[in-house]
Amino acid sequence: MINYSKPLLIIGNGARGLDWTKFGIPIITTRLGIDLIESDNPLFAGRYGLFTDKPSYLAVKNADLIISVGARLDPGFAGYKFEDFAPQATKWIIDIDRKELDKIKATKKLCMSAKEFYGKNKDLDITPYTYDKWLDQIHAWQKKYPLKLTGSYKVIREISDQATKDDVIVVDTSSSFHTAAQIWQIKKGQRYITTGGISTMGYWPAAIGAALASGRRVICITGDGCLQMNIQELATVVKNKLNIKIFVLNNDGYLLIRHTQKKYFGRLAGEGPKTGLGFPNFHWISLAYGIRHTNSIEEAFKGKDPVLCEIKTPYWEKSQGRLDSLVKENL
Ligand SMILES: Cc1ncc(C[n+]2csc(CCOP(=O)(O)OP(=O)(O)O)c2C)c(N)n1
Ligand SMILES: [Mg+2]
Repeated sequence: MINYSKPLLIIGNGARGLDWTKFGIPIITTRLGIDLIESDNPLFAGRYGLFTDKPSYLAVKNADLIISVGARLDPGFAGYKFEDFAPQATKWIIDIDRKELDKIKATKKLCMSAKEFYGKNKDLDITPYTYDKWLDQIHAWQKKYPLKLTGSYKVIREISDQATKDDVIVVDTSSSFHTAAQIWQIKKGQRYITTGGISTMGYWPAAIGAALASGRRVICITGDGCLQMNIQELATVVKNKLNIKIFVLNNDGYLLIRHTQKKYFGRLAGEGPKTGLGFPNFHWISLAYGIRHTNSIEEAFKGKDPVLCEIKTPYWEKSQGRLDSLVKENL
């Protein structure tokens, strides 16, 4: 039995293909591990990252043991100050990549695959155990601090509610990368693919590969800026009659860049129509490529044809759950 009362299991892409609920330990996922546990599983403790939410933040902050498997705990996940990450916890890191292990401070580092670790849990003294009080506390935080369903949070939550367990979800970078990671409710069976550490705008045509490889419907979430990069791939989607529902969150430019410029530089440049950035009319673009255009999520989900669903979101939308703000809040 583990001698800890507030353990957390952190799983990333390297932990794929195994059922981590068998340990009975509350689970936090990375961005690339979002689909490793469904959102309504009682052991789901949240998703951590530069944008997270209060319940996940509090779980990590108060944990006394962190067991991280197949996640490299990079700054995009753990924050830019590693000493603020799970400050009270003993840290066990399991990673097959020695170079990644060398980068971080931990109590115990095990250089092995997730599969090997999974099979070794008896030697490592990890046995399933019900952490009633700790889990109750996490559930209480989840109830007390829900994300506000406004702007793109509301939009993505609605898309998520209408998605089925058989869908593959592909998410581009920028604000929707964070918002979807925060608000998407994973149903068991869904595959969730996103750009991860490289964070390249124009990742959205990964939806084409996902559709062709899986034969499943693909829900693709992107921004007006990200769509522009690789917009030519709309032709591939149409030509191959792929069942891809593309949701474009249109906030008139580069929202994340806009916020960064305001915060650090005090003036805006090249982030929207008034500062030199122009986008085409996406309805006309849809007509030109021959893809169905709609502004309704419900309409988008009708039929098996490709769709470009354009939804307006606020120009100055504020992201929720910024990790650096939560650290300052001293919760
Ligand atoms: C290829 C590439 N160029 C530039 C960037 C820097 N960048 C990150 S987010 C972003 C703006 C994205 O705009 P949009 O898709 O409209 O998303 P929003 O933040 O507005 O929701 C830029 C320019 C990047 N990540 N990748
Ligand atoms: Mg935008």
